Amino acid sequence: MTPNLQINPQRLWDSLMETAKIGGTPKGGICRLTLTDHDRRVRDWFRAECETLGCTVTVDEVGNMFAVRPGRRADVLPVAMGSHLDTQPTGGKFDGVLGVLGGLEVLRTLNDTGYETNAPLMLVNWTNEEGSRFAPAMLASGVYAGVFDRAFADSRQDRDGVTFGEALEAIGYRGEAKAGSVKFGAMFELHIEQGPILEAEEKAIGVVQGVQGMRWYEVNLTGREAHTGSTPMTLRRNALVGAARLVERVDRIAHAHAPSAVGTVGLMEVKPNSRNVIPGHVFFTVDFRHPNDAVLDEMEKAFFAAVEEVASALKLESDAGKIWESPAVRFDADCIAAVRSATERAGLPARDMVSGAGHDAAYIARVAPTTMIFVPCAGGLSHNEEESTSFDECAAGAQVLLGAVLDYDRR
Ligand code: HGY
Ligand code: MN
Ligand code: MN
Ligand code: MN
Repeated sequence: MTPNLQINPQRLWDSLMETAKIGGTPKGGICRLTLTDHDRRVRDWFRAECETLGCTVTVDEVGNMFAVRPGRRADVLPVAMGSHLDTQPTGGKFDGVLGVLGGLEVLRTLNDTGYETNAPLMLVNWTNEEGSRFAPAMLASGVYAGVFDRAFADSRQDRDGVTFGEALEAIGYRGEAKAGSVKFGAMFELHIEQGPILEAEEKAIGVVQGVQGMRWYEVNLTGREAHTGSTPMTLRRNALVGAARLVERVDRIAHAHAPSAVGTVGLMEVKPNSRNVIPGHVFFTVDFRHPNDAVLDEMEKAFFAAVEEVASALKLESDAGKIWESPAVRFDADCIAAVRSATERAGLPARDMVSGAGHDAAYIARVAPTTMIFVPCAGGLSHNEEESTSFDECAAGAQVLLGAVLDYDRR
């Protein structure tokens, strides 16, 4: 019988609020972009807390951090928990952080009680999950899983031309361990849902079955800069008009595959961005997602056709390409069963669901049995400084994480 250990909700909440100050914003969110000094500070905090618990901390060559708490048997692969400590520029206090600090609370609880697990336990902080500063998202868990190689990751540039490799070394987190060399037997990722379903259905836990497919595109439209006052409308080649039409087409393509499809233009750069010059160049990004990869193929085909059509109608040059895709993922049945039994033991209302957002677990599922545990967030709001998850919801998630990891450890 799995022991009935209880996490310390206040201690978890205090750590969430303490780390939220690192990169904290006036509106109560966090701006802690990956591989910045704020990221270094929270990494240092994380390493110190794990070492205080007697864990050994290993860092790999793309900055992933692995803290290990010994178990009875050193010959058994660790059971891992993990998520990310980097945030969006206008991120909230819980996206990613809850998964790492929830795992830390599990380790603290086991140390409080002196409980010895069969397998070692591991807690992971994955580098650059957000993909906001360095695209694509889940970059370092992708290197760990063999989706990308280290050279690709190192070469990724932010909008100021700084590379991932330079930034990683600047904060002192280029570790010795080869990516993928630090092994574990399974991974559980606790995360806020970042959507409205659990709150709307008054469920405390999402028993996550998988992650939907995701694709990112980059588009360059080139027209001609010219005077806004003296250039007749019929002689213009306005790149921003083309971009505006394609923003609307992305929206229309997603609506055409409702209710599951989503499509977003999130980043746009207009040149020369001067109020009395006709925009000659626009760069923008597209994010498409859907649980079914075949539908993503249809959305992609429709989008590329729209780029051709709009560019020719406006006499623009266009260059559109896919820069990243993460196919739809199904999680491991044994891991899901451990989450379900822990949820039932905690007496929490739950529902099965697929993740709309991307997570490191989507890549880790390729190399180890993996699953996720969701808790609600107010209004389903995330990637927003007002993101909020309650004291009790965080506690429930960490309690289920503890129960699931102990169940899995005793299988
Ligand atoms: O894009 C995502 O879904 C993740 O939050 N990086
Ligand atoms: Mn996240
Ligand atoms: Mn996120
Ligand atoms: Mn994510």
